[in-house]
Amino acid sequence: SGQYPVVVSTWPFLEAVRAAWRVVDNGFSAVDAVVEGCSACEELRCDGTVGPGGSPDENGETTIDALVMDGVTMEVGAVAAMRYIKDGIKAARLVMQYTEHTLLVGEQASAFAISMGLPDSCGPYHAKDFLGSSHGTCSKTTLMENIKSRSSHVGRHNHDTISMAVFDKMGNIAVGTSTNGATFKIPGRVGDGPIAGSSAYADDEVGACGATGDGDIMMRFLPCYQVVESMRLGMEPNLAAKDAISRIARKFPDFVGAVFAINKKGVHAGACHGWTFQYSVRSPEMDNVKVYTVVP
Ligand code: SD4
Repeated sequence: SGQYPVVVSTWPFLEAVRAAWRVVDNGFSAVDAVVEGCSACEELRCDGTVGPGGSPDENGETTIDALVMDGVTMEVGAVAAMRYIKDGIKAARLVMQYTEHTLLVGEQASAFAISMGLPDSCGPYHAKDFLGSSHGTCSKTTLMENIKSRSSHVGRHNHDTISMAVFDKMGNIAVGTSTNGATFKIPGRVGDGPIAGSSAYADDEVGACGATGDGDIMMRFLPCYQVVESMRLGMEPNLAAKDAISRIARKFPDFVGAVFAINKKGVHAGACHGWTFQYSVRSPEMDNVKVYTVVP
């Protein structure tokens, strides 16, 4: 119908939205578009923070958490604390498509991704060794440069997470997330990124949600599951989003985070706490990506 396709993404990740839009506009599936969109962000290192090189752990190494979910079949593939591989969302999709499993972690996730043909060009991703824009090659920058570029952003975390929802022309929904997690995390830490219902959730009977923020707190509340279930019970997206965020804020007043929500009619909204949030939308009635700003 006329309201589809639709692409929604956390933050003004315009190139990611455009990449996903091209895929669905050409008639491909929502899953294909989510993977293409999140992949674009990993390659471009949206904001200078998504993907390898960002959010180093205490050892200076970047690991990737990623998730893809098909809102029609409710199949999920995810990788967590994945080392050496830049293509988080593609690895997540391979887990979804070619295994019976949902979540692979660490070195074994890398081994799986490599066995499925994804490149492991750089060994461990130390922030100090990584310079943003070129995908598939490692070049040098300094940790100081990396940290400087990060600290110019607003918020306690930087915008190092893409979470994306796509409705394809058939109205089928998929969601995906890719993140390098939290800066100076203890090695081994996994955030909300690869957790279905936390960083993203989709059910084609209802709608979809994407989240970003302090994953250590947010994953305790499954905010995107909450949003989708609230919409299932008839709540409008803006109320569902506000409710999910305020459930967390009541217990953790200092947490920083945000969600976007979109229902089957294409009505969307965002809610946030502790920072100003922006999300991007592309739909048939727009001739370009539109960025919406949400204040706490
Ligand atoms: C995490 N949710 O790993 C991610 C970080 C994030 O904007 O969203 N930053 O906790």
